[in-house]
Amino acid sequence: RMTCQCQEVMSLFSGELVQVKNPYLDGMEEDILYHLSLSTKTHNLPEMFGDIKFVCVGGSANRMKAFAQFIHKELELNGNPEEVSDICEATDRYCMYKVGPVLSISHGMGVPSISIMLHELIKLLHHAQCRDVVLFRLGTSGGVGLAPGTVVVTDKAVDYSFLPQFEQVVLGKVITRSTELDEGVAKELLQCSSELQNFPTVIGNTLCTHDFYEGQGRLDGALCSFSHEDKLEYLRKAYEAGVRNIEMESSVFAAMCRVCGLKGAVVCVALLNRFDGDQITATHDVLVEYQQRPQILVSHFIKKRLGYV
Ligand code: R2B
Ligand code: URA
Repeated sequence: RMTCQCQEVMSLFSGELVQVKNPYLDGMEEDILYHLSLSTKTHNLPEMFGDIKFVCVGGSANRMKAFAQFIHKELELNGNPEEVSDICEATDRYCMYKVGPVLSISHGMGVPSISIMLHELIKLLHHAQCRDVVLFRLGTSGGVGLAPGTVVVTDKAVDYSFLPQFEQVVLGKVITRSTELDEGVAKELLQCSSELQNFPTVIGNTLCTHDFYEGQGRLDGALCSFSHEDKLEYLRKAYEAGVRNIEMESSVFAAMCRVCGLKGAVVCVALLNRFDGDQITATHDVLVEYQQRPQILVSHFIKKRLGYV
């Protein structure tokens, strides 16, 4: 018992802190996390969030609520999983649920939306003095040469020219940041997938785009400026560059995790094989089941890390 308490106290003071890379931040009297509807003056962030070890983000508010309820059951915590409450209920931009050491947050669609949330989330983890946090993006994607339902753990997030970089315009100039993710966490996730039944999972590069239609080479948008052959050639080149799926947030997620010393992983299920088409034709029930797969994988990872399995 004594040793156990000692370990708990020790772990509060050891381990990697979340690093913000902004010299102005610590000089601010108050920090308002506007889109999360939280602030350093009105909320005791260390008390509310100091024990967070796993942060899971995903596009849809409903899916992230479902994940919070799922992880509540998986971790066999006290209380009713149905009654998890939205910490950010004062805003309808994002939703946030805390379940033991796990935080579940929605980020909307696309790089600008997730980027705003990540700025405020990383500041939140910094103000709360969280240590040794692992961040996961749980999402959907279009598969490149994969059977629908396959889970892709991202090796590198790549841009339109298949380079592992994220370009951000700052004061009218382009800044380029690396998008390599944590190799150890990716390998651990792949190992977790092999311990689950019927769980097709690969590690591959993820192409991050700024659009779902033309930007992902779809022929079915309101606009289309290229041919079917052009599309297939681009997908073939992507495949040759190691790309196995396409989505819309991984690059800024990877870049920000890296700069701030957070271990990050991207886990997305492929809803279709883009070599076979553009429209998502799977039934509602099949799509619901596919979207549970990243949740099941990350839940298994968390349970292993916490010594449940
Ligand atoms: C995957 O799914 C969304 C588009 O349907 C987008 O947020 C993404 O990255
Ligand atoms: N999300 C995407 O960004 N692309 C797809 O094809 C499917 C889901």
